[in-house]
Amino acid sequence: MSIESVLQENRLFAPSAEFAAGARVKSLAEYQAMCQHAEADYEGFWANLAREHLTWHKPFTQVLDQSNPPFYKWFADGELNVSYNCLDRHLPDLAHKIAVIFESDNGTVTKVTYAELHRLVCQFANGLKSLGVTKGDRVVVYMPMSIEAVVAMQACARIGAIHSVVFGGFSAKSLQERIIDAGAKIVITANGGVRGGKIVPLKATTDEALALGGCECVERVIVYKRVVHEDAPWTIGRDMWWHDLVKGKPETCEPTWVNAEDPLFILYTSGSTGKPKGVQHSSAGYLLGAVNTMLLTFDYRPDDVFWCTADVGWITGHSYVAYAPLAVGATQVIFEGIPTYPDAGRFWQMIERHRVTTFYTAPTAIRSLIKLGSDLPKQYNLSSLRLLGSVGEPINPEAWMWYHEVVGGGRCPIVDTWWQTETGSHMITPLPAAIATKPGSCTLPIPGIMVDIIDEAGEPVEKGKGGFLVIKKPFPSQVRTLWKDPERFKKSYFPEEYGGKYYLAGDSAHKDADGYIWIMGRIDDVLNVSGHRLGTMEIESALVGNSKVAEAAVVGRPDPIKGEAVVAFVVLKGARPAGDEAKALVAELRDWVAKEIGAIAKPDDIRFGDNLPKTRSGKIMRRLLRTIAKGEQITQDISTLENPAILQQLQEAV
Ligand code: 6R9
Repeated sequence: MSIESVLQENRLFAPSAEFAAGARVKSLAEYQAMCQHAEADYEGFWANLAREHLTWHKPFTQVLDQSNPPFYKWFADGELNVSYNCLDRHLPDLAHKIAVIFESDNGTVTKVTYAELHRLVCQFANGLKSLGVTKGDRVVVYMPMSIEAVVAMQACARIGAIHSVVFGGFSAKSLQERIIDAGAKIVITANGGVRGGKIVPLKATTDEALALGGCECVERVIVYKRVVHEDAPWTIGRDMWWHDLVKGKPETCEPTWVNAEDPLFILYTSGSTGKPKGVQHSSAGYLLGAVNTMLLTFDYRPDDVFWCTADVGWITGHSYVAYAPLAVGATQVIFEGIPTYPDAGRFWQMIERHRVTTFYTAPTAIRSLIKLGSDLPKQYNLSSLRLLGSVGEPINPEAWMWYHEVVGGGRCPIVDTWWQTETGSHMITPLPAAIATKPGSCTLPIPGIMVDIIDEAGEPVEKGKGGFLVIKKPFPSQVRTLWKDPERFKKSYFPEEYGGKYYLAGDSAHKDADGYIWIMGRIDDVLNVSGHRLGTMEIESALVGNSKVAEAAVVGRPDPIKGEAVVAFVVLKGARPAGDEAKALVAELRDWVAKEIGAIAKPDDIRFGDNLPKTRSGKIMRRLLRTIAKGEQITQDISTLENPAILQQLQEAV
């Protein structure tokens, strides 16, 4: 049985000659030459990049060590420091260049130069040292979006401590689990975060997490004073203000040189089952992936103003806020707040205000902003933009077209970047001046990333057929292991069923006639309807293509006759309908999908809601939708759900 891909998208957008003229990789031929080089001399290709893009304390002589698969090592006898690569090496030339433009929730702007950021990182690193933090110690960072969050991460890197950033929206229970699993010595937090005019009580939640027990490993809690009032009790001997810790500390701090393979950080991410996985990244290979893609995907230019809207609590915020922009010496925007406060024009207003050239955000944000104010971008001057990016989930062609036309003025290429927490940096994405884009496709791999699509037997599938997305060769920014769980690492990513050879991404995909890759969704989101496999994303895309629909999520429901039935949860652009109006709309949308894809994809059941259940990072929680689709009671953990009230609404059948 084959995975069928039924969505057709034929529009092609070639980069303009003007854009290509100033770009790093100017043409498809240049891109292909890079790929051929990687094919012909894989290790030489990556070794060149590692020498060109990273500054080494001790040069490496080994490139890829495959002696103990799948525990691969890169540049293993080299030594460097990540913070040195992000700060010190720019100081001769860029000391006075703005590194970070921070905009707070209420619009206050703070700018720091590279010299200032270097001083902040050194002082805080000296503070951590004074508390006895040394190389290999784990430090949990539970911070709001702020310059200090980046300082905390960079300071850990500077002294070889391993950070584990926990997203500020996570609950006390999730924080406690992560603290225990990592065995953290220090927790860095703030007395509050500010988002959409409301205070997020991070210190109080930290106290609660530690009070849940089992966190004896934690010696100190460092508290950055973000809001004026103290909103949590103080534990003397454990709690310490950030400003007191750095007071009088030296303004320079000799970096601790680490081995290329020493862990830079752990970041927990959801697996297919309960317990989150502690994805462990290396120092050199990870940084190389970040720098290389900053240059290739974002075609970084020295006068750019780069803005990645992701929170540092997610991998996107690690790679494209805390590391890559600094490693190339860029000016970047960091935003504390949310896209809809004080109104849905906030992103566009900030792009105008800071003259942003490169804007990188998630489809879910784009879709919600379309819903709240399709015309709002036109009220702002967005002419500084030259490149747009998308990440985190498939972007449906309708949202892509709106992003392209309304935000990008038809002039900016869109890089739809496919990658994962585990890959550390972009894997499949157009290089903006070299690869013509198709709305909804992440196009082709980064040179040196060997992607394929295979079937259950591990054989490559033919073009047009869906299969499992794999990466065939180890690459520098790849996850090294799962923290304290090497067995789970092997089972999750190199399962025996697929021969254990390739990195299994967990996504299904297909290649079109041009070899472009289309992500169809997670493997577990592929439905089997009457012997046909359908990507849920394709049905969603069809639904969203209807002018009345703002957002849709599709899941399967066991069906005695068809195997699986299609259940669609739909958010409309207008009000949520009821009664006969709802029934009429259900009929209309079913016919619409039948027309767009074919009768096999027609949803059996359509439910309307004001929103969809989402994690705080904006990912739709499909496992909850599957439970609702089956008409069962929700017994799963919903602590990471942003909007629990939505569940009841979605349980009501039309
Ligand atoms: C970076 C990030 C990874 C999963 C991945 C895939 C989905 C990410 C995508 C995309 C289609 C894209 N995903 N980018 N799907 N097109 N451009 O999001 O990491 O949070 O680990 O999620 O997200 O399903 O497997 P992470």
